[in-house]
Amino acid sequence: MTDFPEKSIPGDTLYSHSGATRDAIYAKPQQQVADFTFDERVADVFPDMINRSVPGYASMIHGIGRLTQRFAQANTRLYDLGCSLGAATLAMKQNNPAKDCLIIGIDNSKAMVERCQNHVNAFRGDTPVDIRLADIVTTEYQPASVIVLNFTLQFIPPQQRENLLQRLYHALVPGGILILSEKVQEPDNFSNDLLVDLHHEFKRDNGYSELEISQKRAAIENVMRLNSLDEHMQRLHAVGFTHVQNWFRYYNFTSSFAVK
Ligand code: GEK
Repeated sequence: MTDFPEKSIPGDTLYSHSGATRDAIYAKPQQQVADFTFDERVADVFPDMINRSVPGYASMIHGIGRLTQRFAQANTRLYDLGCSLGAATLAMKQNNPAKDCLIIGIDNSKAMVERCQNHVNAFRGDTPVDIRLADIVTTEYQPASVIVLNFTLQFIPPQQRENLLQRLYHALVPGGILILSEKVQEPDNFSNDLLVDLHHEFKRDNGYSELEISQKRAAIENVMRLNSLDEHMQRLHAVGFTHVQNWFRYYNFTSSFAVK
């Protein structure tokens, strides 16, 4: 018997999980649930994991492609920070109309980076792509027109977030765009509990068991520190962005843009 649902997630075209290795990392009871890390086991099942866990993921990747199409400028870098297997990198590669750009994907997980370059090479696109193993907090950034943080800032220690965003703001050329997708935690407890509950229901609908949901939650709670959407908006304004706008939300999963 399989608990994998027949239905597919709306908009799930660019980064399809059909045929991807199924995530069963938390399917068996664990005596002690270790902190979540982006290791080989996670990298192997990542497309399935993220599609079944993040409401609206495919739509956000699609939007990243569309925003790249509008905001990429010739002779600049396009960064995908915390690129994992390169879904956003690929959306940029497939939609970048600007000449003489370089797309740089950065991740500090060796398992992800090893798989990402091959994954991205397998798709056509005119813009060269360079995947690097590095920490996005200590990376030196060159002039960029598009910078993507698609569910990565939530893994950066909270006290380092403003400084990182400040440096990204400085790297952006005028008219450049930062795209920030984050899982958020809202200050109103009733609303937040409801959003968390709806998200767990989304995971159940996508075939995760109660055990998988609760063990994953325990694994991730020490490594992923969430802000509210308001805190993100305020921080983006504080580092200097002129136009700050949330453009996507599905339960507690959001994507916003900030234009310099
Ligand atoms: C996607 N953007 O599919 N430096 C570099 N990478 C980091 C750091 C750091 N300091 N901290 C975490 N990462 C992707 C999904 S996943 C989100 C991003 C998730 C990396 C980490 O190794 C992982 O690959 C990624 O950020 C976060 O659109 O799994 O919820």
